Amino acid sequence: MKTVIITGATGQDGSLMADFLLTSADCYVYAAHRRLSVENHRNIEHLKKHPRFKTIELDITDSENINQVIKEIKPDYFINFAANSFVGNSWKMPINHMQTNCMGVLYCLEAIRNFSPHTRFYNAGSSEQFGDVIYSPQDINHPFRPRSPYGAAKCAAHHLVKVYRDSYNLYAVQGILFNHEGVRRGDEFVTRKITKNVARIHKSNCQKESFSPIELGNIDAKRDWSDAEDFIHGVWLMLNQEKPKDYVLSSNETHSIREFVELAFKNILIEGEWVGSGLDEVFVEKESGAILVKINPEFYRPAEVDLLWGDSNPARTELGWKPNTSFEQLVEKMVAMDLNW
Ligand code: G4F
Repeated sequence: MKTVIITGATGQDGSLMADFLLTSADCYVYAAHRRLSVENHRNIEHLKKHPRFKTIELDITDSENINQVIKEIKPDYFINFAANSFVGNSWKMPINHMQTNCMGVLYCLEAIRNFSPHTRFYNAGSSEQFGDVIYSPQDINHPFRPRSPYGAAKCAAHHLVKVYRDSYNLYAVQGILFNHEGVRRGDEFVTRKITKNVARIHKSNCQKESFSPIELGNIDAKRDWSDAEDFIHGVWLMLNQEKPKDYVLSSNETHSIREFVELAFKNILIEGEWVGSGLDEVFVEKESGAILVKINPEFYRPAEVDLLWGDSNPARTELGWKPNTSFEQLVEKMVAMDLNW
């Protein structure tokens, strides 16, 4: 039986990968997580009694720790989803982002090279690597022009993965994944922040209580959003090619934060409209005039990635991958989940 280590296993992507492998592949899953003072195993609790599932402690910023684990398990696959994934936080903690998202990857590559060179390695790349884009849609050949410490760290990791692949003949790939969301998405990301607050406003409306508006930053930024569940299969396909090659995974559509807001409210049957401009712009309910969304400059970033729009056609034709959930279905699913529908 093949063995797989998944890092970041308690997060959205790691836990979805564990679910996917335990239902669709014949392998033993080691779910690696860091020791935290407050454990957050909500996303993997349902797997703990599975006979092919085991949790292990692993911190990818500790090279000795990685060396020990790789030496001992010598896994067939090492899927690295451990990352500091919140871009907005990377200006506040740039060193932590570099240590986790870049140095951590280097420690993994070194451990694999030294102790388990047959291990197939996947590192989570990001469309943030494209940053200040110069053409759309962005494909795998688009230059890296990161706009954040997070993006810069992911670019450096990307180069390291390729260098180790070319220099040591390792099976190492870094998928460039555009934004991917879903019911396990953290509250700090804009999609989940919106759907949770739409649910809050719906509950207040049902109880005829007043509510405070959602506060957002740059509502004109555009993202290429998909369902994270669709991407997991694509990552596994990337790990199981004849020869290692990096791919972009994306929906091939782009939508603004404004559109996400409008659609999320439509799901609770609220029609809204944008009124005003700049910092004074608000999203109001057409019928009642109630303010649903307002702008708070606190959520602006020091530098913004204005537009992300992916081209995943090579992954579709060469890997046979395709997403199943549309943008509209994704918003509906997230709102429904936050409403416990
Ligand atoms: O939801 P976000 O925080 O995601 P972001 O920055 O695009 O990053 C996500 O996708 C990347 C792939 O492209 C991943 F690599 C990364 O790990 C993460 O999963 O922000 C999306 C957009 C930004 O333009 C941000 O400025 O929404 C804008 N935004 C506007 N108001 C906001 C807010 N973002 C957040 N988090 N909170 C706001 O209130």
